[in-house]
Amino acid sequence: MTEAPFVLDEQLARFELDAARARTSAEVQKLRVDWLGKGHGVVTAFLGLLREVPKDEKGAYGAGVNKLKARVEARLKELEGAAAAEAARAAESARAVDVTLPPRVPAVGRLHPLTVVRRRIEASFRSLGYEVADGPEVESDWYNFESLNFPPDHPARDAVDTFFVKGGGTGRDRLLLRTHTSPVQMRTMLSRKPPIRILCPGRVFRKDDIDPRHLPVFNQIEGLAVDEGITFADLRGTLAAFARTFFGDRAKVRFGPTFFPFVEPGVDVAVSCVLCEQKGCRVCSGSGWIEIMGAGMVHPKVLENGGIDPERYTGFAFGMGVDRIALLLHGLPDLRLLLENDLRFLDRVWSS
Ligand code: 2NL
Repeated sequence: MTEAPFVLDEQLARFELDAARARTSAEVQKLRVDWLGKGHGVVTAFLGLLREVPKDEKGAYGAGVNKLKARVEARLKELEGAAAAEAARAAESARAVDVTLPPRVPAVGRLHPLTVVRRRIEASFRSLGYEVADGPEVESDWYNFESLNFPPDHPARDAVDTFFVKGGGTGRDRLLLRTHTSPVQMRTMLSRKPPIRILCPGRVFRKDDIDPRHLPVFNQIEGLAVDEGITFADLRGTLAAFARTFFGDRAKVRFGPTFFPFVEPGVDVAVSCVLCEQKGCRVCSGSGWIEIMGAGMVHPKVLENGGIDPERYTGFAFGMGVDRIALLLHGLPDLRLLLENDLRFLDRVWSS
Protein backbone atom coordinates (compact mmCIF):
# COMPACT_ATOMS: atom_id res chain seq x y z
CA MET A 1 0.00 0.00 0.00
CA THR A 2 1.04 3.58 -0.52
CA GLU A 3 0.81 6.60 1.67
CA ALA A 4 -2.47 7.76 0.14
CA PRO A 5 -4.70 6.23 2.86
CA PHE A 6 -2.41 7.71 5.50
CA VAL A 7 -2.83 11.19 4.00
CA LEU A 8 -6.58 10.64 3.99
CA ASP A 9 -6.56 9.60 7.64
CA GLU A 10 -4.73 12.80 8.39
CA GLN A 11 -7.40 14.76 6.48
CA LEU A 12 -10.10 12.97 8.41
CA ALA A 13 -8.45 13.99 11.70
CA ARG A 14 -8.21 17.61 10.45
CA PHE A 15 -11.86 17.52 9.50
CA GLU A 16 -12.84 16.25 12.94
CA LEU A 17 -10.96 19.15 14.53
CA ASP A 18 -12.70 21.68 12.25
CA ALA A 19 -16.08 20.03 12.87
CA ALA A 20 -15.63 20.20 16.64
CA ARG A 21 -15.43 23.99 16.38
CA ALA A 22 -18.46 24.50 14.09
CA ARG A 23 -21.65 25.39 16.01
CA THR A 24 -23.77 27.97 14.21
CA SER A 25 -25.47 27.37 10.87
CA ALA A 26 -23.02 29.79 9.25
CA GLU A 27 -20.01 27.91 10.65
CA VAL A 28 -21.42 24.57 9.53
CA GLN A 29 -22.14 25.97 6.10
CA LYS A 30 -18.55 27.20 5.81
CA LEU A 31 -17.33 23.75 6.88
CA ARG A 32 -19.38 22.18 4.06
CA VAL A 33 -17.90 24.56 1.49
CA ASP A 34 -14.34 24.01 2.80
CA TRP A 35 -14.65 20.22 2.56
CA LEU A 36 -17.21 19.43 -0.13
CA GLY A 37 -17.31 22.67 -2.15
CA LYS A 38 -17.28 22.15 -5.91
CA GLY A 39 -14.19 24.26 -6.59
CA HIS A 40 -11.73 23.95 -3.71
CA GLY A 41 -13.33 21.60 -1.24
CA VAL A 42 -10.71 19.29 0.34
CA VAL A 43 -12.64 16.11 -0.46
CA THR A 44 -13.37 17.36 -4.00
CA ALA A 45 -9.67 18.02 -4.52
CA PHE A 46 -8.68 14.56 -3.30
CA LEU A 47 -11.29 13.01 -5.60
CA GLY A 48 -9.81 14.99 -8.50
CA LEU A 49 -6.38 13.56 -7.70
CA LEU A 50 -7.66 10.02 -8.32
CA ARG A 51 -6.76 10.44 -11.99
CA GLU A 52 -3.10 10.82 -11.13
CA VAL A 53 -2.81 7.87 -8.76
CA PRO A 54 -0.94 4.91 -10.23
CA LYS A 55 -3.23 2.16 -11.39
CA ASP A 56 -2.35 -0.38 -8.71
CA GLU A 57 -3.05 2.12 -5.95
CA LYS A 58 -6.32 3.52 -7.31
CA GLY A 59 -8.43 0.92 -5.48
CA ALA A 60 -7.05 1.68 -2.03
CA TYR A 61 -6.93 5.43 -2.70
CA GLY A 62 -10.47 5.50 -4.08
CA ALA A 63 -11.76 3.54 -1.10
CA GLY A 64 -9.95 5.93 1.25
CA VAL A 65 -11.37 9.06 -0.39
CA ASN A 66 -14.87 7.60 -0.39
CA LYS A 67 -14.57 6.74 3.27
CA LEU A 68 -13.45 10.32 3.99
CA LYS A 69 -16.29 11.72 1.89
CA ALA A 70 -18.88 9.51 3.60
CA ARG A 71 -17.61 10.49 7.03
CA VAL A 72 -17.58 14.20 6.12
CA GLU A 73 -21.10 14.04 4.73
CA ALA A 74 -22.49 12.17 7.71
CA ARG A 75 -20.84 14.53 10.20
CA LEU A 76 -22.04 17.63 8.28
CA LYS A 77 -25.59 16.31 8.31
CA GLU A 78 -25.37 15.81 12.06
CA LEU A 79 -23.92 19.29 12.56
CA GLU A 80 -26.56 20.90 10.33
CA GLY A 81 -29.29 19.20 12.33
CA ALA A 82 -27.79 20.40 15.61
CA ALA A 83 -27.32 23.96 14.31
CA ALA A 84 -30.94 24.10 13.08
CA ALA A 85 -32.21 22.84 16.43
CA GLU A 86 -30.05 25.39 18.25
CA ALA A 87 -31.36 28.19 16.00
CA ALA A 88 -34.94 27.10 16.72
CA ARG A 89 -34.25 27.09 20.48
CA ALA A 90 -32.74 30.61 20.25
CA ALA A 91 -35.76 31.89 18.31
CA GLU A 92 -38.07 30.30 20.87
CA SER A 93 -36.34 31.87 23.87
CA ALA A 94 -36.25 35.25 22.11
CA ARG A 95 -40.05 35.04 21.90
CA ALA A 96 -40.47 33.84 25.48
CA VAL A 97 -41.26 36.07 28.49
CA ASP A 98 -38.29 36.99 30.62
CA VAL A 99 -39.60 36.27 34.10
CA THR A 100 -36.56 37.91 35.70
CA LEU A 101 -37.48 41.39 34.35
CA PRO A 102 -38.73 43.83 37.02
CA PRO A 103 -42.52 44.29 36.70
CA ARG A 104 -44.08 47.42 35.24
CA VAL A 105 -46.18 48.90 38.07
CA PRO A 106 -49.30 50.65 36.72
CA ALA A 107 -50.33 53.93 38.38
CA VAL A 108 -53.35 52.96 40.50
CA GLY A 109 -55.83 55.51 41.83
CA ARG A 110 -56.50 55.67 45.55
CA LEU A 111 -58.84 57.37 47.98
CA HIS A 112 -58.39 61.12 48.30
CA PRO A 113 -56.83 62.15 51.64
CA LEU A 114 -60.06 64.01 52.50
CA THR A 115 -62.09 60.87 51.90
CA VAL A 116 -59.79 58.89 54.17
CA VAL A 117 -60.13 61.45 56.99
CA ARG A 118 -63.93 61.69 56.58
CA ARG A 119 -64.33 57.92 56.67
CA ARG A 120 -62.16 57.62 59.79
CA ILE A 121 -64.26 60.24 61.58
CA GLU A 122 -67.44 58.45 60.47
CA ALA A 123 -66.09 55.10 61.67
CA SER A 124 -65.21 56.57 65.06
CA PHE A 125 -68.75 57.90 65.61
CA ARG A 126 -70.40 54.80 64.12
CA SER A 127 -68.62 52.83 66.84
CA LEU A 128 -70.42 55.08 69.36
CA GLY A 129 -73.81 54.34 67.80
CA TYR A 130 -74.16 57.29 65.40
CA GLU A 131 -75.78 57.07 61.94
CA VAL A 132 -74.53 59.08 58.96
CA ALA A 133 -77.12 61.45 57.44
CA ASP A 134 -77.04 63.86 54.52
CA GLY A 135 -79.17 66.58 52.98
CA PRO A 136 -79.28 69.24 50.23
CA GLU A 137 -76.47 71.73 49.55
CA VAL A 138 -79.00 74.36 48.43
CA GLU A 139 -81.01 75.22 51.53
CA SER A 140 -83.59 77.74 52.66
CA ASP A 141 -82.66 80.63 54.92
CA TRP A 142 -84.96 79.10 57.53
CA TYR A 143 -83.03 75.78 57.77
CA ASN A 144 -79.62 77.37 57.53
CA PHE A 145 -80.10 80.43 59.82
CA GLU A 146 -83.52 81.22 61.25
CA SER A 147 -84.31 77.84 62.84
CA LEU A 148 -80.80 77.80 64.34
CA ASN A 149 -81.42 80.94 66.35
CA PHE A 150 -79.34 83.29 64.22
CA PRO A 151 -80.71 86.82 64.80
CA PRO A 152 -81.98 88.57 61.61
CA ASP A 153 -79.05 91.00 61.62
CA HIS A 154 -76.33 88.36 62.15
CA PRO A 155 -73.36 89.14 59.85
CA ALA A 156 -73.38 85.61 58.37
CA ARG A 157 -76.83 86.37 56.90
CA ASP A 158 -75.37 89.13 54.76
CA ALA A 159 -74.69 88.63 51.04
CA VAL A 160 -71.08 89.52 51.82
CA ASP A 161 -70.64 86.20 53.64
CA THR A 162 -73.20 83.84 52.12
CA PHE A 163 -73.94 82.73 48.55
CA PHE A 164 -77.63 83.51 48.00
CA VAL A 165 -79.28 81.59 45.18
CA LYS A 166 -82.82 82.93 44.90
CA GLY A 167 -85.39 85.14 46.62
CA GLY A 168 -85.06 87.92 49.18
CA GLY A 169 -85.78 88.54 52.83
CA THR A 170 -85.70 85.50 55.12
CA GLY A 171 -87.65 82.31 55.73
CA ARG A 172 -88.34 79.28 53.57
CA ASP A 173 -88.51 81.04 50.19
CA ARG A 174 -85.03 82.45 50.26
CA LEU A 175 -82.51 79.92 48.91
CA LEU A 176 -78.78 79.86 49.63
CA LEU A 177 -75.78 77.52 49.62
CA ARG A 178 -75.65 76.06 53.12
CA THR A 179 -72.90 77.59 55.26
CA HIS A 180 -72.75 74.54 57.60
CA THR A 181 -74.37 71.10 57.72
CA SER A 182 -76.63 72.04 60.68
CA PRO A 183 -79.69 72.10 58.33
CA VAL A 184 -79.31 68.31 57.98
CA GLN A 185 -79.68 68.00 61.77
CA MET A 186 -82.63 70.40 61.76
CA ARG A 187 -84.34 68.27 59.10
CA THR A 188 -83.64 65.12 61.12
CA MET A 189 -85.13 66.60 64.30
CA LEU A 190 -88.27 67.53 62.35
CA SER A 191 -88.64 64.11 60.73
CA ARG A 192 -87.77 61.81 63.64
CA LYS A 193 -88.34 61.39 67.33
CA PRO A 194 -85.53 61.14 69.89
CA PRO A 195 -83.31 59.32 70.63
CA ILE A 196 -81.29 60.87 67.80
CA ARG A 197 -77.61 60.28 67.20
CA ILE A 198 -76.46 61.44 63.78
CA LEU A 199 -73.30 62.51 62.03
CA CYS A 200 -73.65 64.91 59.07
CA PRO A 201 -70.69 65.20 56.69
CA GLY A 202 -70.90 67.44 53.64
CA ARG A 203 -69.70 70.36 51.55
CA VAL A 204 -70.45 73.85 52.86
CA PHE A 205 -70.04 77.27 51.26
CA ARG A 206 -68.89 80.65 52.51
CA LYS A 207 -67.87 83.76 50.59
CA ASP A 208 -64.29 83.76 51.80
CA ASP A 209 -61.36 85.08 49.80
CA ILE A 210 -59.02 82.23 48.96
CA ASP A 211 -55.85 82.00 51.04
CA PRO A 212 -53.88 79.13 52.66
CA ARG A 213 -56.49 78.72 55.40
CA HIS A 214 -59.73 79.68 53.60
CA LEU A 215 -61.66 78.31 50.65
CA PRO A 216 -65.19 79.28 49.56
CA VAL A 217 -66.12 75.57 49.62
CA PHE A 218 -64.94 73.22 52.32
CA ASN A 219 -65.95 70.04 54.12
CA GLN A 220 -67.60 69.92 57.48
CA ILE A 221 -68.81 67.20 59.79
CA GLU A 222 -71.40 68.02 62.40
CA GLY A 223 -72.95 65.71 64.94
CA LEU A 224 -76.10 65.79 67.04
CA ALA A 225 -77.34 63.73 69.97
CA VAL A 226 -80.82 64.34 71.43
CA ASP A 227 -82.43 62.25 74.16
CA GLU A 228 -83.87 62.47 77.66
CA GLY A 229 -81.26 63.29 80.26
CA ILE A 230 -78.33 64.17 77.99
CA THR A 231 -75.88 66.44 79.82
CA PHE A 232 -72.66 68.31 79.19
CA ALA A 233 -70.85 65.31 80.73
CA ASP A 234 -72.12 63.20 77.80
CA LEU A 235 -70.74 65.74 75.35
CA ARG A 236 -67.41 65.67 77.13
CA GLY A 237 -67.21 61.87 77.28
CA THR A 238 -68.27 61.48 73.64
CA LEU A 239 -65.70 63.93 72.30
CA ALA A 240 -62.97 62.48 74.54
CA ALA A 241 -63.77 59.00 73.17
CA PHE A 242 -63.70 60.34 69.62
CA ALA A 243 -60.32 62.04 70.22
CA ARG A 244 -58.87 58.74 71.49
CA THR A 245 -60.09 56.62 68.57
CA PHE A 246 -59.11 59.24 66.02
CA PHE A 247 -55.84 60.67 67.36
CA GLY A 248 -54.65 57.79 69.55
CA ASP A 249 -55.13 56.45 73.09
CA ARG A 250 -53.13 59.22 74.73
CA ALA A 251 -55.15 62.08 73.20
CA LYS A 252 -56.88 64.35 75.75
CA VAL A 253 -59.50 67.04 75.14
CA ARG A 254 -59.78 70.54 76.60
CA PHE A 255 -62.87 72.74 76.52
CA GLY A 256 -62.96 76.53 76.46
CA PRO A 257 -65.95 78.88 76.48
CA THR A 258 -67.20 80.39 73.21
CA PHE A 259 -70.43 81.47 71.57
CA PHE A 260 -72.56 79.98 68.79
CA PRO A 261 -76.19 81.15 68.46
CA PHE A 262 -77.46 77.53 68.24
CA VAL A 263 -75.97 76.23 71.50
CA GLU A 264 -75.89 77.26 75.15
CA PRO A 265 -73.31 76.93 76.53
CA GLY A 266 -70.95 76.86 73.56
CA VAL A 267 -67.41 75.51 73.75
CA ASP A 268 -64.38 75.24 71.58
CA VAL A 269 -62.64 71.91 71.80
CA ALA A 270 -58.90 71.37 71.64
CA VAL A 271 -57.08 68.04 71.49
CA SER A 272 -53.65 67.52 73.04
CA CYS A 273 -51.02 67.76 70.31
CA VAL A 274 -50.32 64.21 69.18
CA LEU A 275 -47.37 65.32 67.07
CA CYS A 276 -45.19 66.64 69.92
CA GLU A 277 -46.84 64.94 72.93
CA GLN A 278 -47.45 68.50 74.23
CA LYS A 279 -43.79 69.49 74.26
CA GLY A 280 -44.72 72.29 71.87
CA CYS A 281 -44.20 72.24 68.09
CA ARG A 282 -44.96 74.18 64.92
CA VAL A 283 -48.37 72.50 64.44
CA CYS A 284 -49.69 73.45 67.93
CA SER A 285 -47.80 76.79 67.85
CA GLY A 286 -45.92 75.73 70.96
CA SER A 287 -49.09 75.51 73.08
CA GLY A 288 -49.43 71.70 73.17
CA TRP A 289 -53.12 71.97 72.14
CA ILE A 290 -54.84 72.03 68.76
CA GLU A 291 -58.35 73.44 68.27
CA ILE A 292 -60.31 70.88 66.27
CA MET A 293 -63.98 71.72 66.73
CA GLY A 294 -66.80 73.73 68.26
CA ALA A 295 -69.59 72.20 70.32
CA GLY A 296 -72.25 72.87 72.90
CA MET A 297 -75.62 71.98 74.40
CA VAL A 298 -78.35 72.51 71.81
CA HIS A 299 -80.19 75.80 72.49
CA PRO A 300 -83.77 75.21 73.77
CA LYS A 301 -85.15 77.41 70.97
CA VAL A 302 -83.38 75.24 68.39
CA LEU A 303 -84.87 72.06 69.87
CA GLU A 304 -88.27 73.74 69.78
CA ASN A 305 -87.82 74.76 66.13
CA GLY A 306 -86.96 71.10 65.48
CA GLY A 307 -90.29 70.01 66.98
CA ILE A 308 -88.65 68.64 70.13
CA ASP A 309 -89.91 69.55 73.61
CA PRO A 310 -86.98 71.24 75.43
CA GLU A 311 -88.66 70.54 78.80
CA ARG A 312 -88.37 66.82 78.18
CA TYR A 313 -85.30 66.48 75.96
CA THR A 314 -81.78 67.88 75.91
CA GLY A 315 -78.99 67.41 73.38
CA PHE A 316 -75.50 68.29 72.37
CA ALA A 317 -74.01 69.13 68.99
CA PHE A 318 -70.55 69.63 67.54
CA GLY A 319 -68.96 70.66 64.28
CA MET A 320 -65.49 70.29 62.76
CA GLY A 321 -63.68 71.12 59.52
CA VAL A 322 -62.48 68.00 57.70
CA ASP A 323 -60.03 69.91 55.48
CA ARG A 324 -58.31 71.49 58.48
CA ILE A 325 -57.94 68.12 60.22
CA ALA A 326 -56.48 66.60 57.03
CA LEU A 327 -53.88 69.41 56.86
CA LEU A 328 -53.07 68.86 60.50
CA LEU A 329 -52.58 65.09 60.16
CA HIS A 330 -50.30 65.45 57.15
CA GLY A 331 -48.46 68.57 58.33
CA LEU A 332 -49.57 70.53 55.25
CA PRO A 333 -49.46 74.32 54.92
CA ASP A 334 -52.26 75.13 52.46
CA LEU A 335 -55.90 74.03 51.96
CA ARG A 336 -55.59 74.50 48.21
CA LEU A 337 -53.36 71.41 48.01
CA LEU A 338 -56.46 69.34 48.77
CA LEU A 339 -58.34 70.59 45.71
CA GLU A 340 -55.72 70.72 42.99
CA ASN A 341 -55.34 66.94 42.56
CA ASP A 342 -51.67 67.39 41.74
CA LEU A 343 -50.33 63.83 41.67
CA ARG A 344 -46.97 64.96 43.06
CA PHE A 345 -48.82 66.17 46.18
CA LEU A 346 -51.19 63.20 46.39
CA ASP A 347 -48.30 60.70 46.06
CA ARG A 348 -46.53 62.44 48.93
CA VAL A 349 -49.57 62.38 51.18
CA TRP A 350 -50.41 58.79 50.30
CA SER A 351 -46.94 57.56 51.15
CA SER A 352 -46.71 59.53 54.42
C1 2NL B 1 -67.58 74.83 64.31
C2 2NL B 1 -68.73 74.80 65.25
C3 2NL B 1 -70.71 73.70 65.74
C4 2NL B 1 -72.96 72.93 66.03
C5 2NL B 1 -71.86 73.16 65.21
C6 2NL B 1 -75.35 72.45 65.88
C7 2NL B 1 -76.36 72.01 65.07
C8 2NL B 1 -77.63 72.03 65.52
C9 2NL B 1 -77.92 72.50 66.75
C10 2NL B 1 -76.90 72.93 67.51
CL1 2NL B 1 -78.91 71.49 64.54
N1 2NL B 1 -75.64 72.93 67.09
N2 2NL B 1 -74.09 72.43 65.44
C11 2NL B 1 -72.87 73.22 67.38
C12 2NL B 1 -71.72 73.77 67.89
C13 2NL B 1 -70.63 74.02 67.08
O1 2NL B 1 -69.68 73.90 64.88
O2 2NL B 1 -66.62 75.48 64.58
N3 2NL B 1 -67.65 74.10 63.22
C14 2NL B 1 -66.60 74.03 62.26
